[in-house]
Amino acid sequence: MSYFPEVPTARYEGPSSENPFAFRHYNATEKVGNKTMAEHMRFAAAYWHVMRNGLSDPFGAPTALMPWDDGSDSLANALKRVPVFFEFLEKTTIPFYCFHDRDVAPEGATLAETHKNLDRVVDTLEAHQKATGKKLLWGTACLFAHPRYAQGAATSPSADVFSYAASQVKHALEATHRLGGSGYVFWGGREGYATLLNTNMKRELDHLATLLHLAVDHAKKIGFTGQFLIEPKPREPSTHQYDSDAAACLNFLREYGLLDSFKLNLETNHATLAGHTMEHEMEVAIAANALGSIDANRGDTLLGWDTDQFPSDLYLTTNIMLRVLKSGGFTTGGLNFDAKRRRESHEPADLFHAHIGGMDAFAYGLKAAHRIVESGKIARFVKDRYVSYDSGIGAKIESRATSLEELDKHAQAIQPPTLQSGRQEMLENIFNAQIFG
Ligand code: XLS
Ligand code: NI
Ligand code: NI
Repeated sequence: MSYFPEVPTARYEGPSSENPFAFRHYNATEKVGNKTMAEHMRFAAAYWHVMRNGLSDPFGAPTALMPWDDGSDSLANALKRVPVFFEFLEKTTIPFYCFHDRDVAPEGATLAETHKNLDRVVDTLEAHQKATGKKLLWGTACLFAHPRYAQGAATSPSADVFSYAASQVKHALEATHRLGGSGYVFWGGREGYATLLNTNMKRELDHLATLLHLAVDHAKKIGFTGQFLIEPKPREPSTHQYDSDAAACLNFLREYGLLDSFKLNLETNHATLAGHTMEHEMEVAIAANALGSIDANRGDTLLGWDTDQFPSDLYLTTNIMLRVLKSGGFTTGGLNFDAKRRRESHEPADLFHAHIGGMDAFAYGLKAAHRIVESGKIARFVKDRYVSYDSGIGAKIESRATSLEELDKHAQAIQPPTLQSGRQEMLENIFNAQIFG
């Protein structure tokens, strides 16, 4: 039984292929440097977008055609979605996936029944993983959709809501562990506030840190050794979210003694909502040795919200892969397509065009990034730009072996400093030359 009879399994056919379901650049087994493309990228599909996103927008109803789905929130319907998703993974050749507990299994009449539903679907996911060799990149708990989380989950003013969130995290973590997940993500869409008039920020931050600590403790108890990740986003749905950007997350983790247990899961559209570029966020994470994983998408500069579009911009994918290479490559992380089709692209085939295009854009970006690294021109320029810190007074500054007195004396003894050109345009030309191929 096929759910996508019109779609063939995607294969690499090279840049001149006219086949809309073929890869032009992504060739899983081709080596770039010392790793294959598949190893570099570790692509993942998001269960919530592929299976659960009806493509509604703030002004309009869902449009997506999902002939396999009866539209109900039943356990039976949830179980029926699993083979559809795995056929999708097989035909796109995407090796990993990510899910929220509530994407895969519905709430029951009681919390106990909710957990039972999850266990039942996890049995099926586990069987499909075994049969296909597909793997779980990360799992997470949906702590933002249900009305009980309207005022926060870990940061809710209600300790009972906190307990519900904790209960969900316990079971989602156990499910992730059972499925051999490489990571576990916290994204706090409701962990923030709408107005300070009703908010005790300090207590809320303390509570959020407590939930993360409890999760780390529980992971130890059950033997889950995957990577914990926190995913920054400045706003939406909350007006202000505490995990606003990479720097804010790192500060929060450091302040609460969580930096050893967590890395960051960075998402392009969240970076741009925070007023940053993705490469800025990645550099911040890399500097703290905290780049964990990536939610691969992009925003639309003409729209103000998280449009979660598929990454088709070659500059973006090149910049991302350049930083992935710079950080030494993914270990537990990967490139998760936290991306959805446009509301107008409502047919099942569009799911394939979207992911195949995203994979090709990243493959191209990887090759361009590798050429940039190999040529060494940009890295050499940057290295030379700081050469004054490699010896003399600069080396003393870097090793903090100096004082304001000594620097005062040094500054007064030298000729007034002159600067060399930053050569931005020349560097952009060098970057472009590698994008051109
Ligand atoms: C929403 C987030 C979400 C997380 C997982 O904006 O990107 O999808 O990745 O909860
Ligand atoms: Ni995300
Ligand atoms: Ni997002």
